[in-house]
Amino acid sequence: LKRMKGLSVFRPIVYGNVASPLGKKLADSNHTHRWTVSVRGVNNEDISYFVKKVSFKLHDTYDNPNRVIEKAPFEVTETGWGEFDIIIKIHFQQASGEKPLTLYHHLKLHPYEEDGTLAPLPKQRPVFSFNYDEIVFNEPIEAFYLTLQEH
Ligand code: SLL
Repeated sequence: LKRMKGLSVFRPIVYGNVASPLGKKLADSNHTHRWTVSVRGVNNEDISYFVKKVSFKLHDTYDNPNRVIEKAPFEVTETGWGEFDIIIKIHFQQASGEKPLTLYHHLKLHPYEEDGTLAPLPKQRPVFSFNYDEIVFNEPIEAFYLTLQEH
């Protein structure tokens, strides 16, 4: 397999979560928030041409904590009460020959006020916690390089 010697190509991604408090009718002590963790392209670009699947390892308090998402959008929506670290593993398309990439995201549910205190639940606003990153493919396999260039 021919590699593109001396070349590296990067693709931007955005990963993280949104969360909203559940209204009184839906909330109970185990489920105070609804949240979605996702891996996306910038401006919602479809990243499927280089990403084959993404697994999200949730806290063990969840049923089937290892969630494997095989197609875009690469995201998991759940309800819960607590914040924890999510292990995100990005698997690249087979033709890339690349190993999976592991990222960590701290699920954020609670909006802290400017004075550092936590607003009471019914007053909480939606929370957004996203990171921008660039995935670098060093000396990619030629066929994969061509796929990257087509997008
Ligand atoms: C904490 N270290 O104590 C964290 C753990 C776990 C949150 C948070 C499960 C809800 C469900 C859930 O929200 N777990 O099982 O549906 O803050």
